[in-house]
Amino acid sequence: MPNALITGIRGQDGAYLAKLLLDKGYTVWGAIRSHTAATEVSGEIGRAEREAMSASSLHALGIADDVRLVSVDYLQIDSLARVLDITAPHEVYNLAAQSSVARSFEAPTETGEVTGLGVARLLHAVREVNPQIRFYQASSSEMFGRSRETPQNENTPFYPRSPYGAAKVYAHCMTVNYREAFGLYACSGILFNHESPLRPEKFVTRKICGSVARIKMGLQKELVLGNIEVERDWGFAGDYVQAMHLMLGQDQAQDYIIATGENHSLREFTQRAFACVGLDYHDWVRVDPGLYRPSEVNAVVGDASRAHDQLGWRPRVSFEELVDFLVDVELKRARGEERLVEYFP
Ligand code: GDR
Repeated sequence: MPNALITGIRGQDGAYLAKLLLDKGYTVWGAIRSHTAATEVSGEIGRAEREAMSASSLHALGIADDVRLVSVDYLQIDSLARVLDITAPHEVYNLAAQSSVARSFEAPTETGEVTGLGVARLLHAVREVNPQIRFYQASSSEMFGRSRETPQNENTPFYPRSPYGAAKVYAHCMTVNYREAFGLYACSGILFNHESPLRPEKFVTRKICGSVARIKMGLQKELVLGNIEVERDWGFAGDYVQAMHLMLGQDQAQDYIIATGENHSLREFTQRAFACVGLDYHDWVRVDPGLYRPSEVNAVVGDASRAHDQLGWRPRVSFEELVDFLVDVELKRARGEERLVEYFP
């Protein structure tokens, strides 16, 4: 069976993708950022690191013991090449990134190093070690930013509005360039927002749904948000990782928009989440302009026609089902029923 290497294995998408590939019979390797000095050689991770993973998303999905782990220094091409040697992947899914848009304004160079240049290093290592490897790059709707075209498709020009978006544009262009210049099977999936209970609270959907549950239980007094007039195209992460896998199984590498095609305001999301527990959000939400971003992506919505036609991919979870599901999981968490939490709607 094929080997897959997933960078960013500890994130939401890393966990859902690992579960999907394990279910398909893959040997799944996950790369995690090394704590050792840049000069040290990467190697398979031992018991201590594995135990530290027990609080992770992999554990939540019940696959912590099934994924093989390898340490990597994303800043060193040699370390990346060594990881490719150790894991001998047929497919590489590059999900590693500094993935918080908000944080990227405070940490622009770190974001550029990891989210942007990290991809150039990995593509270079793939080309050196084994150019037959199929490569997936996690691109983002943040690349469209202040788009003058709605909905956005694969040919829509980019206009990033954050250091994160700018780094993703660079990474995207490098992926296309390695495909065209060196013939790598390199695909970029331009994913719009995709959510799950595995998101940390630095992302707004988890922050809202976690707060709704705690407010309902009397454990929290209010929810403070930034700009709630923004509009996003929100889907379920478990659906979106399927598209990543399908992209690497085509005759020819291409880039694909992955989105639901529906957009909703954050106000609407908030209203529905509170309504799920019989509350009116007006009574609990305070907007603090201090949480506004220096420049914002006001509205994005994706046209995933190419993915529908060529990959046969469609999202299965609607906006309404997603909000209801996320709130339901948070209620279980707030009640301490963590073990009963189901991570698929
Ligand atoms: P986003 O997701 O920036 O779209 O990037 P996020 O959930 O952080 O923000 C969505 C929108 O909500 C507004 N907002 C708030 N956001 C946060 N985090 N916290 C708040 O309190 C808050 N109040 C309002 C934001 O301004 C924004 O407009 C996500 C990430 O997963 C990226 O890595 C990914 O590439 C894109 O989605 C597609």
